[in-house]
Order: sequence, then C-alpha cells, then structure tokens
Amino acid sequence: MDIAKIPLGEWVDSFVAWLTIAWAGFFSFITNLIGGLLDIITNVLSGGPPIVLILVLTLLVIYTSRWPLGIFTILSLLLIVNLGYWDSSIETIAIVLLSGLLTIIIGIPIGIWCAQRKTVQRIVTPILDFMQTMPAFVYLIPAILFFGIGVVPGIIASFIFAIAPTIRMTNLGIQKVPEDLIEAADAFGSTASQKLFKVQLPLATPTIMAGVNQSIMLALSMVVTASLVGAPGLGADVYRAVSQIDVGQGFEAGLSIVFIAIILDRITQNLRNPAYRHVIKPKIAFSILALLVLGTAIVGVIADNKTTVNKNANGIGAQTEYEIVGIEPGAGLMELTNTALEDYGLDNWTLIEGSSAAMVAELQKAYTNQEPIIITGWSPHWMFSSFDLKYLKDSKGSFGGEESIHSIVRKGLKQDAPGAYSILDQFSWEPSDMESVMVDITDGMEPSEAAEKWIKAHPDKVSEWTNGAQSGSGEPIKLVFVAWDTEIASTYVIGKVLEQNGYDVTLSQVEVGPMFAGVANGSADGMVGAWLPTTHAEYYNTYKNEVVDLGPNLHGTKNGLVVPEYVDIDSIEDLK
Ligand code: PBE
Repeated sequence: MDIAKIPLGEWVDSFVAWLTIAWAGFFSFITNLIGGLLDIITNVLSGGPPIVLILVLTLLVIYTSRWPLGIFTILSLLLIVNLGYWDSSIETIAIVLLSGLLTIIIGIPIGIWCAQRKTVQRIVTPILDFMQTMPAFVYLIPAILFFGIGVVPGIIASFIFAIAPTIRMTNLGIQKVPEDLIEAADAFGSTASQKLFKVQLPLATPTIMAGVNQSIMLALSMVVTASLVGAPGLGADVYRAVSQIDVGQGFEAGLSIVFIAIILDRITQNLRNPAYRHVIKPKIAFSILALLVLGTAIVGVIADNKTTVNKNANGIGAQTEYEIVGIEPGAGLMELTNTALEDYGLDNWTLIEGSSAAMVAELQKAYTNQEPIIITGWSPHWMFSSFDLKYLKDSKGSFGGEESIHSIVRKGLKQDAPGAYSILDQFSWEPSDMESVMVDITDGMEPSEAAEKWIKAHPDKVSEWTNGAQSGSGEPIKLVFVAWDTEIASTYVIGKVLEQNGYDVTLSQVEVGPMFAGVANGSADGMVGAWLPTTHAEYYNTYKNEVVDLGPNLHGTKNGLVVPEYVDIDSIEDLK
C-alpha cells in the first residue's frame, strides 16, 4: 500500500505550538493560580509540627470512620514520620487535595449540566472516555509546554485523568432521583433551582461523593507519573528509587502512599455520614475543622509575606524562584548538582527532578520568552548549537573536570559473541561526531535514520571499529541506554554497526540504575553511556566487579549549571 502517512502527529504538534504562544497569558495565569493555591494548602498542612496534623487527621478519621481506623491512622502516620517521608507526604497530600478540589469545583457542575441536557451528556461522555483511556503520560507532554515543569503540569494532568468519575457519578446520581419526587416538586411549583438544590442534589449526594472519592484515588494514583515532570512528593521518591534501583526506598515511599490512600479513602467515603455523628453534630465538627484550616491559612499567608519581603526581589534567585531545572533523579549530574549546592552554600535553592526531555522543553520555552532559567547541562549536547548558552563558572570544581564516556559489557560476552565484543571494544569517536547525530535527531530525523546517515558518511571510522571483528550469525545483542540525547545518539550508531555485522540487536531504554544493573546481572549485553570517572562513580563502584569496562569511547565531556547568554550572571557564586 502506498498511501502517505497522515501527518496526525504534526497537526497536533502545530496545534499545541500555536496554543502555547496564543494562550501564553492564560496559561501563566493558571500556573500562578494553581501554584498559589498549592502553596496555601501546603502551608496549612505544614503549619505546625507534624504531630498537630497527625492528631487532626486521626480525630477526623475517628469521627468519620470509628476508632479502630483511628489507631491505624496515628500509627501509620507516625511510621511515615519515623521513616523520613513526612515532608514528601505533605506535598503529596496537598497535590491530591488540590486535584480533588478542582474536580469537585469543575466536575460537579458539568455533571449537573449533563443530567439536565441530553445533548450535553452525548457530547461529554465520549470526551470522558477519551480522557480516561488516553495514557496519562501523554497529557504530560503538552502540560509541560503550557505550564512549565514542576508541580503544576502534574496537577493538571492528574485532574484531567481524575475528573471523569465525579462527572459521571453526579450525572448518574441526579438521573436516579425517583420520578415521583420530581413530579411532587413540580406539583408544588418549585423553580428549577429549588428542585436542584432541595431535591435532586441532596438525594444524589451519596452517589456524587462516591464519584469524588474515586476521583481522589485516581489523583493519588497519578503521583508517580506526575513526578516525571517535576512534581515533588512521594511520587518523586518512588521515581528516584526506580532510577537508582533502591529497593528499600521504593518500598518505604510506596508504603507511605498506601497509608495515605487508605486514610483519604476512608475520610472521603464517610464524610457524609460520620460514624460518630450522634456524639458531635457534623455541622459543629466540620465548623471547628474549617476554623482551624482558615486560621492556619491566614497565619501562614501573613508569615509568608514577611519572609518574602526579605528576599532580594530582583536577583536571579527571585526571578527563577530559586529553582534549578534538573533531569532524571538518578543521573550523575543531579548528584553533582546537589554537591555543588552544598559546596557553594546555596541551601535556599531547589533542584527540580524530572527528565532530560522536560528540561529541554523548559529551556526552549524560557528561551523563546527570554526569561531567566538555570538548568543542569552537559556537553556534547545539541542545545549549545541551537541556543546561545553558557556554563556558570565552577571555581570550586564541584562538577569535576572533563570526563570520558566508557563502553561497558557483561561478563562472558567475549566468549558468547566475540565479534560484537571487539566492535564495542574498538568503538570510539569525537564529540563533533556525536553532535552531528544529535542535531539530526533534534531536527526531526528518527534516531536510526540519523545513525545510518552518519555511518554512511564515515566509512573509515566505522571500519576501524569493525576491523578484525568476526561477523555474527544472528546472535542477539541487547544494548541498554538512558534517554539522554548523548546516549540516544551513541547507542543507535553502535547498534546499527553491530546489526550491519550480523547481529540481531535490540536497544532498550531504561533508567540510570537499571542500565548499570542490567549489564551487571547479564540481562543486557552492554552499554556505551558510562560517564567516568566522576559522574557515574557511584554506580560504577557498585557494579565494577560484575562488568567488563572496555574503556572510553569518547573524550572531553563536561557537566555543569547552564544559563542562556542573556542571563547576566557568570559563575555559580553569583547565585548567592
Ligand atoms: N548526563 C548525560 C548523564 C550522563 C550522560 C550528564 C545527563 C548523567 O548525569 O548521569
């Protein structure tokens, strides 16, 4: 069949590009609004010492769901504090509460509208189906472009993913109100709004609350996904654990999520019919809670205003909100940046965890608007040829000096596939080679095409790598890599070369820790992305006895903090 591919992806790209520019004002309004609301919620939750919130939550659980669950609540929350996940938990609860609040504010009215108008329901239902089945990851991509990286795109994506049950259940609840009650209301001459607020909504409340409960649980299930674009909290802890293959941390953070899920689930399930409503009237109990929340919020806002006055409003810190845009939590560069923050005494700065792709998107966005931004950067990288950028001077040498990238293979590869082993061993090229592949990929070429193009243009180099290597006869070779632009380029090139020499090559994209661990335990045959001696020192030291280090395939890399030329600071010291 020779029908040209429908450029659906390109259409979506240009639509999103147009939205990003045309609606920039709207998006930054939403970003500030959601960011501001989240700050308030976080301040309320962390207003006092942890024990205060623990007691309040415990009382709330006892009141709504009886004392046995109260005991569970206090014990599980104390365990979270003990394990050191309290701050992350607060961040997570705040994110979930805010997403929940948004689904209520927006979802219930839409649900009511659906119940009242069949046409609306007919339009909304397929949209909801679409929103729920489209993998939630996909929302993250435009969300980064619209709302930048950090917590806001995470909240928006969670909200889109979570809103459906609230809308559906509101609609259902209202439609299920018995016909005779509606007729009676009509017979007494009630207006439409009297009917809605006095008959339909009260009768539908249990169903609506079931929807809200589900929405909140869905929002909680999004926390790990949201951390890929920089949302903090327990989700980020889990992501970091995966990235560094830290089983213990993964379990602890995961367990904390489970505890929070149970607590939030029970509270929202029983909110309407508290177990001890006969002891204390719900009105009184919830008024006390509301006063407490309001009081803390007001005190928090006042205290917040006082502290911001002290900050230098025009400095680079204030302009970037003291945020450095980072990459994958397990990357060596992240570790180096944390060391640098310590070395230079920059403890009021936050390093945002996310991914290389999210970092580049954020850079692109800031660059277009000529806004100040600080990123964690490395070379070789195409971003230096696409944008005017500079490294911040690192007088204390926290980022180490020039490094090399090593090829590392599993033990036993030499015996099993000697040809592949010697090709990987002889693989070596220059930063400029790597850059030309990277540039083609960023310009829209498929990585495998770009690799092929480079191989065709550099037959002498390639023949040095394959020199004397015996050809394979279809043996499988599995290379692992992390989705850094550098490693995408090198892995595809060497993968193609191995393929052309008779091997059946699979490339598999993983996180940093798994890349090393995979080669060490033999589930992968090799990788060409170990930055040494500094960047990946920790992983290298953990696994060096279980792998074969074939030495450098490229010299002259660099890591550091990077800003656009138009940002007028020159060294890391200037961040003080
Ligand atoms: N990097 C690129 C990696 C190594 C390759 C600098 C992002 C890291 O920090 O681990």
